[in-house]
Formats: sequence, C-alpha cells, structure tokens
Amino acid sequence: MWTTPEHDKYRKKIREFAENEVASYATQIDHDQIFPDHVVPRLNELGFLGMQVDKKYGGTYTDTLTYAIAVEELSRVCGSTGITVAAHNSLGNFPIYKFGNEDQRNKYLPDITTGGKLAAFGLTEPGAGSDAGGTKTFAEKVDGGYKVNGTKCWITSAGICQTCVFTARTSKEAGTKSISSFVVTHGTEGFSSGKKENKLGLRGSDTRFLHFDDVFIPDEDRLGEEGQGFKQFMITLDGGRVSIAAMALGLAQGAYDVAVKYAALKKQDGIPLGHHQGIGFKLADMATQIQASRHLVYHAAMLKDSGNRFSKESAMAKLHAAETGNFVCWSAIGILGEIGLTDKFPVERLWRDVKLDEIGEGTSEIQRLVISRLILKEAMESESMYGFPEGWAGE
Ligand code: COS
Repeated sequence: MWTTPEHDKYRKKIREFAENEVASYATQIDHDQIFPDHVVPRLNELGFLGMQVDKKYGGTYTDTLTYAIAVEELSRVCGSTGITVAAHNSLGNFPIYKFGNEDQRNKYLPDITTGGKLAAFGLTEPGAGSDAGGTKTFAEKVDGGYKVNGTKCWITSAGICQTCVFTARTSKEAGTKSISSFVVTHGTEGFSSGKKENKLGLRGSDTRFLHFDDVFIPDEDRLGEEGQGFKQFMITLDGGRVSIAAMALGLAQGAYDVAVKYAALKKQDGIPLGHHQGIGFKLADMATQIQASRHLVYHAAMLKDSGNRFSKESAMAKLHAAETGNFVCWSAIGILGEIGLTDKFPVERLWRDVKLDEIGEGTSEIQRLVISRLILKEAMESESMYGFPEGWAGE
C-alpha cells in the first residue's frame, strides 16, 4: 500500500529491536511502573527522539510515515515505550520546531532530539480536558516576562522530561484567543511535577500533574505571539493524533499476532482453534479492521508531509485505530481464554494499554466532533446539489 521498500526495511529493523530488546523489559516495567533509565539513551542512540525535527537542530528527521511505523512497531510490544516516543516527538518537540523562532529552536531542540532528553506537552487541566479552550493556568505579564500559576494534569513523561511546552491564558478574556504557549524546563523555580499516577495501563509511562507556582517565564520563551497558543496546540494535536493512532494500531497488531498464532497452534477437539468458525470469523474481523486502520493511519501520515491541513484525516485515523485497538485486544483475550488474562501472554497488558487511545489526545467523542464539523463545512462549501429536487431552497 503506502509504504516503499525503504519503509519495509526500516520496519524490519525496528521490529528486531522491539522483539529482542523492548519485549525483554515490557512486562517488568508494567509491573514496576517505572520507565527505566537505560531506555531513553537507547532510544536516543537509535534515533527515535528527534524523528520530526530537522538535522539542523539536532533531529534525525524522517517522513511521518516512517515515524508512524516506528511508533507502531514499538507499541506492538510495549505501549509504554510507544507512547513515550510518540508524546515526545509529536507533542513535546513539534511545537518548538514548528512555532519556535530560530533562537528557541537552537536553544531547546538539540537537547531534546539527539541530546537524549525528553520533552512533554502541558495542555490538559483539571477543568480543561475535552474543552481545551477552558484553560485556567494564567501567565500574568511582569517586567521581562510572565509569572505563571496553575496546574496541568495527566501529562506524559512529566516527571522525567527536561522540557515542557504548555499553554496559559495571557489575558482575562474568555475564549481561545487569550491562550498563549510557552516553554519551561525542569529546575525552573516554582515548576514541579506531582506523584506518579497509578494507572490501569501504560504503567511504565510516567504520567503526573505539573504545578506552576509563581514560575517566571521570560518573554523569549513564549512561542509565537500572544493569543496563538490554542491554534498552535490544535495543529500540534493533528500530528499527535497520527502518532497515537499508530500506537493503537501497533497494540492491535501485537495482540492479533499472538491470537492468530495461538488459534493456529492450539487444538480443540483435535482441530486448531482457528478452524472453529466462531474463532476464525473473529480473527477475520480483527485482521480486516487492523488493515482498515493501517490505511487510515498511513494516509494521514502522508497528508501531514504534504503540507495540507489533515485535521479530518488524523481524527478519522485516531478514532478508527483506537476503537479497533480496543476491539482487537479484547477479542484476543477471549480467543486465548483464561490464560489470556494472565501475564504469561502480553494480550491483557496490550488491552490495558490500548484503553488510553480512546481517551488521550482527544476522546473518540472529540474525534467525532472534529470530523462532523469538517464534513458539514465541506458539504456547505460544495456546489453539488445532487439528489435534491430542482429549485429546493431549504424548506
Ligand atoms: N488547525 C488549525 N486551527 C484550528 C484547529 C486545527 N486543527 N482546530 C481549531 N483551530 C482554530 C479554529 O479555526 C479557530 O480559529 P478562529 O477563531 O480564528 O476561527 C480556533 O482554533 C478555535 O477553534 P474552535 O472554535 O473549533 O474551538 P473549540 O473551543 O470549539 O474547541 C475542540 C474545539 C473541541 C475540537 C478542541 O477543544 C479539542 O480538540 N479538544 C480536545 C483537546 C484534546 O485533544 N485534549 C487531549 C489532551 S492533549 S494529550
């Protein structure tokens, strides 16, 4: 389909790494709830930390399809590794690369690309999740910069990142046009992370609250002009949704690969499980949905590189891949039966990991909202009146 022989070669390389190295710690980090120190340097060594950033700023720039394949293959064996790489590249690095000026790019990007440090994205707040425009964190203008107060929540890599891009309101007016974006680094006075959250899935990934307590952010660490932060973060999420969709796709593929092999090898009444129609048909549905997701994800990835707006396609990819991931991982447990509920096989972990994909970076309902707004707009703009009676005027 969309991939070239180079993409296929790259996938083979990443799959070897994932199956040989990542798989060896995936169960352990799920149990221990710690993203181990040795993993980030290794991810850096293999070029996973600057995948959407130009080499000029320390990145290892690849096209978005290659990047999606990387996230997919890492997630196929470990969701915590997949989301750490996805959130870092798409959400942490991207806003600085895309909206930062030359000084900001040179100041921040080398460390969070090949420098091996992680970056995070602070948008969500206790009162501003799906309604991202409800941001309350406030950046009060002071001499030479801003004094920031507020709280961000459910932030991936919050405790282990070096750098974080975040939104804050720069005027008291309600609405999205008073939201601006900034960069902050750990170690800045008044900026701190909360305790690590005890989660259902993605337990290796470091999720915490972030607190701003009179944090001074100099003017030069504001990204773009005041009031542009909401739009910048929405554009960032368009790309983030491609990578989170790739993560869901990888988790689905991982669970499916185990389930189909199990159904081929395990015998019941003397015949392989998969030859029982109830199981065989379920596998057929799983394989078909995965393939449909893959087309949507790869297509959205390619659109991102074309420079055209791809909000609808990334929302569709995320919606479909997240729902497919949940269906496939759940079905895989059913096919394995009782043993599928244990950690002897990875399917229960993959199922716990994939639930986030229906919530993070916009719930499935938000994706439907984004898609429905855009398709209605397209319908309004289309001149075609196919199927309508002649002269129909909206009665
Ligand atoms: N690309 C470019 N511009 C965008 C955009 C996008 N993807 N999405 C919105 N905008 C622009 C709009 O065009 C509008 O600009 P103008 O005022 O100049 O016309 C502005 O941003 C405000 O957009 P909108 O009116 O659609 O904002 P809403 O408050 O209605 O919010 C939703 C829209 C609900 C879609 C948004 O809040 C959202 O995506 N919420 C989910 C957030 C999320 O995913 N959180 C996960 C946490 S991050 S891990």
